[in-house]
Amino acid sequence: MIGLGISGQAAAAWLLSQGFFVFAVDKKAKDLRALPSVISLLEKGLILYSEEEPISFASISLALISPGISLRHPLVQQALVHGIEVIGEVEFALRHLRNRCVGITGTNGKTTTTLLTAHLLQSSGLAARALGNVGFPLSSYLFEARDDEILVLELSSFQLETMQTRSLLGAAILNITPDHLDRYDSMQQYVDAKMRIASCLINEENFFVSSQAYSWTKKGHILDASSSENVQAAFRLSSLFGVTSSECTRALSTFKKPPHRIEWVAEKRGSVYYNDSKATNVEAVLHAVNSLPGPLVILIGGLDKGAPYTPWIASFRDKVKMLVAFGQAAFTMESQLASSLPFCRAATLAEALQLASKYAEGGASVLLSPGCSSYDQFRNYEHRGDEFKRLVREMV
Ligand code: UMA
Repeated sequence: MIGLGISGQAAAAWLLSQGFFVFAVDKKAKDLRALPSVISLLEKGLILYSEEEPISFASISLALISPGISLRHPLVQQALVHGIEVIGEVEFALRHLRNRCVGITGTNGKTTTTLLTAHLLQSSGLAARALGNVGFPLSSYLFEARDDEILVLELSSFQLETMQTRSLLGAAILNITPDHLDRYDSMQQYVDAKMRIASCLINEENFFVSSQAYSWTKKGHILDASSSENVQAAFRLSSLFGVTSSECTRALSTFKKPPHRIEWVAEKRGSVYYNDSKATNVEAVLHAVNSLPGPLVILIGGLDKGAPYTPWIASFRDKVKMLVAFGQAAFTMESQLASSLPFCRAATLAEALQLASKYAEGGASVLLSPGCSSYDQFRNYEHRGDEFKRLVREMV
């Protein structure tokens, strides 16, 4: 097991329950040993190493990698040299499940579409679960698998990289725009990872792609750009299980969008505050800015992922009163944006919010839409969004 985050822990728990010997390697092994969930695995026989410790590959028959582990990771390379099969956590779980599954990928909107698809199926009386990148590792489902349940899988490019089994009854690609360029050498490599979803289809007919992503593929049924591609993808995937369009339309009215996506937080001193912490790439921020009325003061920053921020310049010019950058990416953002847009820097989210509330005086809205991942200062985007909401609510 390489990587012992939630995916690695779920897979380890199941393997241990089946009587396998499980070794895990994680660069944060020391911190992990203090977690109750990891303590419980250690008690069940898990052997945990840090990345620095020497590892013997002699007794290992399968290396299972977490989504956050790149195939270029030195341990993955060593495992391959030793002739050990390397598979990803989702591929591993799929090999042990008999459920009907559909897969959803895309740079943005995949969590919402996954939850919506599960909601449409459930509202029509079918048993369905949303799993995968949505925050519930597929391996955690192995303990409670019910063959009659339809699994709606949110699949990230990281997870798709190591998927190979034809396990999906239907699949959708919502969009592909630059993201994760800190992991991939080129945009094409990122696209190739996303496109692997097509090769996991049982029936290639049931492949839906947005018109924007179609330029990358030329395969599949194009989703009409005139209405929301997320909704259309969810309708098309649900229809594979007999859900009618009138059932979908009815269920749509009871769907609640998940938090951290252009989420209204509060109105303070005449300014409305929005939390869009899930906007972890350049395109997602553009979407938020295009969706909200101006003027806007935007909190941007976090951990830089390698894509340029300059595509913001043209769309922000008339709408953005101030950009307040924080975190590790702030200097890179400054070098790319400060000569074209009103720009200032802060060290932390709390400082950025303080500055933003000043710049918003006179009626601008404040939007946290970072365009970066959160791992420089937060556990994940949810943690960042929750912190933002707490800080806003505490403001007088
Ligand atoms: N680690 C190492 N060495 C490394 C890199 C990481 O040991 O070189 C260790 C870390 O110390 C950590 C573990 O690997 O303990 C982390 O594993 P992971 O990054 O695969 O994270 P998980 O906790 O297993 O969560 C993963 C997904 N995370 C990533 O893809 C980065 C979660 O998606 C997903 O919800 C979860 O599996 C369940 O399927 C999050 C995400 O950010 C939300 N996804 C990206 C996105 O949506 O854009 C792809």
